[in-house]
This record gives sequence, C-alpha cells and structure tokens, in this order.
Amino acid sequence: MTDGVRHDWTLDEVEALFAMPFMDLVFKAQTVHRAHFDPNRIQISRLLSIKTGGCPEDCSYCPQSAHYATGLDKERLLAVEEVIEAARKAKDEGASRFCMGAAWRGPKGDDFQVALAMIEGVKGLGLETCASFGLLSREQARQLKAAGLDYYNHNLDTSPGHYGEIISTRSFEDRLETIGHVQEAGLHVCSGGIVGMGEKGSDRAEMLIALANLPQQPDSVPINLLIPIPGTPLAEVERPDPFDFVRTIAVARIMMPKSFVRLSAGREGMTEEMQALCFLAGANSVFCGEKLLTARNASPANDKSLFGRLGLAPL
Ligand code: SAM
Ligand code: DTB
Ligand code: SF4
Repeated sequence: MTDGVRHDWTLDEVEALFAMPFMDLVFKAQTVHRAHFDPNRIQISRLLSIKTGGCPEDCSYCPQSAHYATGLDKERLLAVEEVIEAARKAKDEGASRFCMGAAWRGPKGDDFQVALAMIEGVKGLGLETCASFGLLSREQARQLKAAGLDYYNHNLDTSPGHYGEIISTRSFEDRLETIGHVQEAGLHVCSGGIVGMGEKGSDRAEMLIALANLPQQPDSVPINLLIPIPGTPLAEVERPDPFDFVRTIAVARIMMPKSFVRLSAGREGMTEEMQALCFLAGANSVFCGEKLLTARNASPANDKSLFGRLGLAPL
C-alpha cells in the first residue's frame, strides 16, 4: 500500500461490495469519492479515430474488426493537419484531453511516425494527449513519451477468465505486458473495460481486481457499457440491469479511490437519471463530442444542459 491505495483486493471482498444494498454501496462510493475529488467537477476528454476500420483483431464487441460485416468502411490514416485541426476545435469546445484511437493490432512502420507527429502537434496546442493504438513494445512506449504523450489507453476489457470468449487474436497477458511497457516509459495509464458482454457478476469483480491490483493503479479507468453493433458476435447480447452497471462504477470508485473513473461508451443510450446515478457513484470523467470513435455519443447540447442542471463543472 505504498501509494495509499490497496493492491491486494480479493474476490470475496469485491463480491461483498457488489452485494451491498444499492443505497449503502452508492453512499460508500460517494464518501470515498469526496475524500479525493471535488464531487462537482468532471474531466472531459474528446476522442478521434485517426485510423478507422479494417482491424486484424477479432474483438467480438468492435465495429472496426475486419472479421465482422458491420458495414463500416475501412479508411486511411488521417493526415497530421486534419488531426491537429480537430484537436483545436475540441479544445475550443471545452475538452482538456484529446484521445487518438487507431484500429491497429499495434502501431507499425511509417504510420507510427505519422502518429508521433500528431501527438507532438496536439501537445503543442496545450491539450493533454492520449493514444489508443493497441499493443506496444517497450521502445514504442518510450517513443510515444518522447513525442509528448501523456496517457496511453489500453483496456483489459473483461476478466482474465472471460477474455478468451471475447478475443482470440491476443491474450490477456499481452494486454498486461503493454500496460507494463506504458508504465515503465513513465506514461499515465488509462485502462478499464466493458460491461454488458454476457459476463457474470464474478467476471466484473475479477476485471476490477485485475485493474486495481496492478503495481500502479491506472490514472484513468474507462467503464464502457457495450454498444451492441449489428454484425458483431455480441450484437444480440442481453443488456445488463442499469443498477448493476452503476454498481460497477461504484465498486471501481471504492477500489481505485484516486483514479478518474470515466463513464465512457454507452452514455448515448442512458437516461439522464442513470448518468446522474453514475456520477453519484463516483464517475468523474466522460467523453464529449458527437462521436466516440465510430459510434454516436451523447449529444453535446444535451451534455451541456445535463451538466448545467447537475451543477457539474468541467475540470
Ligand atoms: N485498437 C486499440 C485497442 O483495441 O486497444 C484501440 C481502439 S479500441 C476501439 C478501444 C476500446 O474501445 C476497446 O478496448 C473497447 O474497450 C472499446 N470499445 C470498442 N467497441 C466498443 C463497443 N461496441 N462498446 C463499448 N466499448 C467498445
Ligand atoms: C475506451 O475505453 N472507450 C473509448 C476509448 N477508450 C478509446 C472507445 C469507445 C469506442 C466505442 C465504439 C466506437 O465508437 O467505435
Ligand atoms: Fe481492433 Fe481495437 Fe477494435 Fe479490437 S477493439 S478490433 S484491436 S480496433
């Protein structure tokens, strides 16, 4: 417990948190939240897909995998100037962090050099930079840091036990190795997962344990609600109980008290009341903007009105 947070969570303990009466759990999470954060401020990130579609990986949730007919066109890597222009606009619209995602197994060759130039350019605008480029070698993580990258997003996505049901082209251990390279390079880690992929309650607990028990907890923890994509194997999976989703946020907040917990994909389909419950349970970060990477996000006008009505101010 060198950094004041626990890295030794057990399954029994975490399942006991999930089993608490909802009111007690949310109260506990909000109490932890207030010990570390201003409860009326949220961090706002903006996403841009710099390379869309045609991904060689087979992640069963993803619209961008080349393995599934999702109707998404494969696009070329954007030009550096296009990305900088989008970042400038995002900054004007209130984002503090600009996150660039690419449909790659990992960065390669000239494309990686172009991506490094994008990071330098976005950093030059005074924004925090984040990248989500897939698996990284130790050297690539070091080069990203040198280019001015602040955060690297690499999700564990689900529990170690459920992982094989969702992705076959890379392993849970591959993901952990990349997170290790990112931490060694001195980059902030953004890592979380998805709820609603047919996982059991114990899988949600195991996923949060894998995140919280990392040698250093991720600075940012995106909790995504699956956006079911027609054409993917998970298109018809049953939607989880909304209160179970809120519980996942609350337990993440309690286990990772100093991390930003991001209410990520899936906000578009949530009621305003459910989003407010997620904020009460300790979520203090969101993606804003019309689009996530390829999917529709909550509308910016709606977000402005919702945050105003809740008295939530951007960080
Ligand atoms: N290719 C890189 C990778 O997988 O690390 C970066 C981009 S990938 C789209 C980033 C994350 O988006 C995934 O790890 C997953 O958690 C999330 N994601 C993708 N499709 C989603 C969906 N349909 N619903 C919710 N989250 C999704
Ligand atoms: C994360 O956890 N969620 C974001 C970001 N990290 C890269 C991506 C969500 C993608 C949702 C589906 C899409 O837009 O294609
Ligand atoms: Fe590719 Fe990332 Fe989508 Fe997996 S989640 S198919 S690695 S873009």
